[in-house]
Amino acid sequence: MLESVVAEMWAVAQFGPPLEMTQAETMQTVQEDTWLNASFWANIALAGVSILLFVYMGRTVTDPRAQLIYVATILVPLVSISSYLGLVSGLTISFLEMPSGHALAGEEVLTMWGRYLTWTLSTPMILLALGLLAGTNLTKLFTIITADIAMCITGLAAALTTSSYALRWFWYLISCAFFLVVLYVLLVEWPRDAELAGTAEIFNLLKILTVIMWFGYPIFWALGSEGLAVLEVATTSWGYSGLDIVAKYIFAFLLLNWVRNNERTIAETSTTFRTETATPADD
Ligand code: RET
Repeated sequence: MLESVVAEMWAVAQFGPPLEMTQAETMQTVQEDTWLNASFWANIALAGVSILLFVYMGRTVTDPRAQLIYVATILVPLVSISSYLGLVSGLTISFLEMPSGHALAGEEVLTMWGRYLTWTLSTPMILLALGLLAGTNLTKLFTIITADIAMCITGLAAALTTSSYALRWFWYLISCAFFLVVLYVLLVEWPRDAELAGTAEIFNLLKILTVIMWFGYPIFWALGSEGLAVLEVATTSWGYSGLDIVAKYIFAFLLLNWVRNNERTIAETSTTFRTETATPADD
């Protein structure tokens, strides 16, 4: 018994973690890395507090459009808590052997693929809430949300590709192209709509916060173990977790607090999505 444990430890020391790790083994690996583990638990705690706070803040909101902003925004920490539970339990983490050309070629690298999967659910909620605030039409909303989902899925493909290093970066570039569509709607289309809706001040604040934070994700991908491997896995994870804290909980608090205090403005924007193009009156 002792011999086999020693042999396994020797193998791990020599060749890194085995290709097929059980969930329990992956979870244990995460737990042994205090810094990595803390990057997950910090978000579980913050997501829990946020859910309770946001539900409490929304209890007096009655306008359906304002309520929809609340529901979409509360879904963000709800998805987040599930996401981080998946990571902390080893369910949505894998050790992948990096292809040649990668700085850690041949090594088993911890890949937190669950993050991309849950971004596919959480980021559309952020954009739905922002779009409702700006008074978007359905075409712009559909465009930004589909581009955003495509960005997350192609980012997942970049992280999971082990056949070729070049292909990893090719997926990354495709994901960046979708990101540009998201940025275009956020920076060009919606500010004009928000002006007409009378929500420009808060929209512009949230827009700046969102754009700055969202840029951090592809930067951490490129510098982290999935890209150039300049940063360690735990540091990359803290990078994403730190960005999550601002891009999700602080963003959500600012938005929901404003909506709660300006329910009238939201209600007057429209009772349903506008379908016509937003053009200022030419008098
Ligand atoms: C990836 C890598 C490929 C290139 C790009 C990326 C962008 C990710 C972004 C994620 C935002 C996540 C948020 C989550 C909140 O729950 C996939 C990292 C462009 C922008 C805000």
